[in-house]
Amino acid sequence: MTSRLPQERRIVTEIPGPRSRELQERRVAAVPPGVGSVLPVYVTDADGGVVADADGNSLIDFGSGIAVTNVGNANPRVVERVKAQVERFTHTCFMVAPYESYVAVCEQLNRLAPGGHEKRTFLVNSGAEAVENAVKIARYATGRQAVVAFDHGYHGRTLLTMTLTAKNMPYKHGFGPFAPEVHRMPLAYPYRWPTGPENCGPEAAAQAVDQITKRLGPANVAAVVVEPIQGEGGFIEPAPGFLPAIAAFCRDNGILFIADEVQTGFARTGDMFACEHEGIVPDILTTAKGIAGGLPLAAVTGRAEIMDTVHGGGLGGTYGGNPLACEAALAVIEEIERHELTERARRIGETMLPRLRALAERYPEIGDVRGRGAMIAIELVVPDGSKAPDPVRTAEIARRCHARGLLVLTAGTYGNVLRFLPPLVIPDALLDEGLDVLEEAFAG
Ligand code: PLZ
Repeated sequence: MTSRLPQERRIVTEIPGPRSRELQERRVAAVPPGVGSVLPVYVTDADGGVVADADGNSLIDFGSGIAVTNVGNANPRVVERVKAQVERFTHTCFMVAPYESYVAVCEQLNRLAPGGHEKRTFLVNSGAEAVENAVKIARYATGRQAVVAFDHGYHGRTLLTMTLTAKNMPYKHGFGPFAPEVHRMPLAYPYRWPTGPENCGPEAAAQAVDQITKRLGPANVAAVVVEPIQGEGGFIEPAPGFLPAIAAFCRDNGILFIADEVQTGFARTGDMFACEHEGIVPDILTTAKGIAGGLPLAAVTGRAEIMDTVHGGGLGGTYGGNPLACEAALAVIEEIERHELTERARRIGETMLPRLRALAERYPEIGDVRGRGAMIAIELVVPDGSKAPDPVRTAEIARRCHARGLLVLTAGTYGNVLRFLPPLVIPDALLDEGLDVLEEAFAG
């Protein structure tokens, strides 16, 4: 893939530099502090695996705007299709007068989503909106109300999706009352499972099944909503067997299995969708982020017989499936397939995991190294055998990475996870250099 910007780390000022600090002052006066930024360097350009800032620095991108720019920032094919579209028409509202690209995106998602059954897709603007609609449809199709979510789960910031989200601070604190009929179950978190990772999958599934059965009654449950690898929750990969057991329980009880692949989707984990790893076929799949290379788009894809139940006019929104975003999505899917980016994501994982495991040998505060493909994380704990989360050390390492020109993100219920989400097109040299920077950050 050709690049417009030099694919290099270049630090010419302190981070953030003077120009970014000036802009930050303006921002503080104009934007409420409730909206955070991981690293207040103000971006002027971004391409492939680098982000360039207002002070002339070039940072290695291990964030992809939270798993969005999988095909690279300002991917040339995305730019080309969006440019051509923006000159033709920018909006009609699909509910007013439709256009082909919307239909084409839905066809592509129906083809790509796991399972050979007939599917339908409709388009919205954000991950939260996709999850919210998935739940609406599941309730409509089943005539049931209860919805099950999991510990450490993240599904968005709207009233319903904030309720589905597990973590209080910063997502829920003070924002109640929450939506009714959302019930939280234990998640198979291998690193922290009391009886050890090998027992985790079956035991966690048995606990969830028992609680759903005893507390809720399966016949009252419309849907289970789960991320096949948790994103904001700290890249927790549910222990093997957990997701298949939950999916089987759902199938046996007429409960719809909603896979929230907003963060894991579009080749990120080494499969087009993370569900494929254990052969899960969700009834409904929610996607966003990586779907359109940065243009706001999200989708709900589901079994035709479920999706088709909702009455005419029951689903929609002004901007859902905006034509610019649809063109971008079509380009993204082309790029993923043409450059075999699922394979590339696997190779990124194969590069990162051994190096991070070696780092964990040297730094006992790295309690766990996990993830798949280009969705990799390390969990930091107090190195005394207690596994006590260490968010302070985590923030310190993140700050040191930032100062050296590596954009990394944190995550986790306890804020003690460093997560790595490089664009799938990141050059090998830059990936290696990013890992060097991380090593240096641990060294001091
Ligand atoms: N489901 C699995 O990861 C978004 C949140 C950033 P939206 N994750 C990033 C923040 O702090 O707001 C996400 C996700 C999963 C749903 C969502 C929500 O997607 O596009 O942010 O609404």
